[in-house]
Amino acid sequence: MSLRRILTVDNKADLTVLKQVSKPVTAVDDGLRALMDDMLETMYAAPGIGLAAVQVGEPVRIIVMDLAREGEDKAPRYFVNPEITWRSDELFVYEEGCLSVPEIYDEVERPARVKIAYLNYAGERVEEEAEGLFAVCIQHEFDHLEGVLFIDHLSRLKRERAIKKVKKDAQAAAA
Ligand code: K1U
Ligand code: ZN
Repeated sequence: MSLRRILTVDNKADLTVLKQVSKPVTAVDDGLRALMDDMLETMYAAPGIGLAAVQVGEPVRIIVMDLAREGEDKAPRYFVNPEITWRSDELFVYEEGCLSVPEIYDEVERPARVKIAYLNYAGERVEEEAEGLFAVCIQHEFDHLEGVLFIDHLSRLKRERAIKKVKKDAQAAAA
C-alpha cells in the first residue's frame, strides 16, 4: 500500500483533473483493489472520512469511506460505479469540508436520504439507503465523480474567496 498525493484546487493542473467526469470501472480486480487500498490509507492519513479516486489523480468511479467515530473500530467501505437511484424531497444542511479544498468549511443543503447501488470490494452488487452523515458524505463523494466540488454549491463570492484562501495558505506553507 502507498500514500497518494491529494489534488487541491489551488493548483491549476490539479483543478483541471478534479473537474473531470470520472470513467466507469470495467472490472473489480486486484489492480483496482490495490488502488482502493491506497485511497483508504491516504484518506486515514489526511485525515478524512471519504475520498474519491479523482482526488488522487485517478478519474475512475471509486469512492472509499469510513464513518467510524474516534475510539470505534475501523469500518472501511468501498463503492465502485456508485449510482444514486433515489433522493428524498426532505433536505438536510451540513457543514462540509473537502481534502481538495483544505481548511474551508461551509454549509451545503442536500437531500436528507438517498438510495444507492454500487459494487463492493468483492465486486458484488449492493443496494442500500443512506441517511445522516452517510447520506451527506456519499453525495459529496458522488459529486467528485461528476467533477463537482462542494464549493460549487456555494455562491460565486464564497467560492472565489475559498479558492483565494487555499492558494494563500499553500503559498505561505511553501515559503
Ligand atoms: O475531500 C473529501 O471528499 C473528504 C471529506 C468528506 C466529507 C466531509 C464532510 C462532509 C462531507 C464530506 C473529508 O473527509 S473532510 C475532513 C473531515 O470531514 C474530517 C476529518 C477528520 C475527522 C472528521 C472529519
Ligand atoms: Zn471532497
